[in-house]
Amino acid sequence: MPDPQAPGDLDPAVRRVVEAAARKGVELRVVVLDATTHTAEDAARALGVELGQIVKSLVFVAPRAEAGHEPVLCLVSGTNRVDVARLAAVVGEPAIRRATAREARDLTGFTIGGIPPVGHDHAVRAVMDPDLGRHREVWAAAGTDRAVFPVAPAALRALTNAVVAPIAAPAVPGEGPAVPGEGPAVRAEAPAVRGDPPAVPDEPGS
Ligand code: 5CA
Repeated sequence: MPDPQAPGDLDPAVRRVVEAAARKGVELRVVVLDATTHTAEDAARALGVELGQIVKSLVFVAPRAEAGHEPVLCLVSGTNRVDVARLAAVVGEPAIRRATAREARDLTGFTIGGIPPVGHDHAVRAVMDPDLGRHREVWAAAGTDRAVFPVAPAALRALTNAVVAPIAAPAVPGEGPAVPGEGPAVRAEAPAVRGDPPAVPDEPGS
């Protein structure tokens, strides 16, 4: 496992994450890897941890009459996928949908593959997948597609002020884990994944 980086060496995006956590009393131990951690699979491989320990920080948007869209951040275990209908029920937003890459960047100030759970340009409502609580330590993106940090699930919840609620698609018996690329090809058409945009280029690695 690489050593944490000295704060002065950090990318400005990473520094925003570290400083936001510090303002909440949490000192992040950011690890910057040589290998990409763009997807959850990449991050698990690079770190040598279970896929379920990787926190996917996924941006969804709820339409707002005057203000365009309000972002909702879903913190999801790397093995899980968000069920948009469940998310809609949890947050009381029937029209919620996945953000486009551009919306995600404009709303958070970070680019997909490095979107962190904290340090966004604006306050964001967060919902956390309870499966993250199965692990003593989970790893989240720290602002770029090579920077990650470990955090206890309870600290992640406190940092993000997240509501913990079941937003993941339930496992379908006989279809294996909801891991893109590992299940049968028909998995993408199962009702549980409705709402995932079809045109997401790197969805198999998410
Ligand atoms: N650094 C890793 C692990 S910490 C990471 O950020 N993973 S992630 O899952 O939070 O971010 C990648 C996610 O962005 C994928 O799940 C993928 O579904 C989503 N994504 C990729 N491209 C797009 C796109 N064009 N529009 C919307 N979402 C996208």
